[in-house]
Amino acid sequence: MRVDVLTIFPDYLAPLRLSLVGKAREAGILDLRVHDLRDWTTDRHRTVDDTPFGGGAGMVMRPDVWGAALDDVLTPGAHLLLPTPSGEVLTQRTAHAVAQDAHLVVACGRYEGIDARVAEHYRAAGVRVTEYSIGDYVLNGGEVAALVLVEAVARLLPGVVGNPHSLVEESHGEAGLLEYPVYTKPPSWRGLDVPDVLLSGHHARIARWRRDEALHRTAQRRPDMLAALDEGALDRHDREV
Ligand code: 6GU
Repeated sequence: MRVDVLTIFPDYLAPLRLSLVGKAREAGILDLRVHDLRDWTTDRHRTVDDTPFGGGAGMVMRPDVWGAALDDVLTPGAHLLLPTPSGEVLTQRTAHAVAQDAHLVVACGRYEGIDARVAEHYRAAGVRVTEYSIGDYVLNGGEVAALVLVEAVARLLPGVVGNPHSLVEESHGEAGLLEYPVYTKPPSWRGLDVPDVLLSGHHARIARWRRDEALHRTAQRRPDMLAALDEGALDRHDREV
């Protein structure tokens, strides 16, 4: 997969050299390129923003600069992603869908955002454009949301996560439940013991215990997820939990 990130703060994306995403790049699974938007400015001050028409606080990013940059970076079939607090919320489902694309272009806005004609123009030109948010809070710009998207998507690419099984049971995975609590050695720590069932070697009982814990957790922390479960997603034993 190829990913281009456009930003006025390329250094913000430096963490993408580390850990799993860094390894995916070294392995050639992910071709990630970070660009400085100011490389597409033409004035002496390398201006990327201006005051909003209609008045109001803050600055808006100019469509001409973004247009020059995106015309250069977009390829036929590329998916243009625009991080914005007014976008659709990024979910694991979105991440799986986006992981199927061959080329992503992430355009990070700052200030009050990017002139709305940029999204409009590329949509009209037939480019797939997705405006996404990473949650209901306000960040200073799209860079952190770009980091979140790239990490969420990169780990779904074949060969990035060592054990593909670890993608199956985790929170927001197929079961539609949060993940159960996990434990390792030592079996007793500061007076807290690992639940006996996990030391029992009884695989069916362990699976049942984990499912019950996942259900309890989800009911407590994310009742919205429990309510959204398909009829038939709960088994006979679940209904007693
Ligand atoms: Cl994608 N951008 C900004 N600036 N703030 C956000 C966000 C994105 N998602 C949540 N808050």
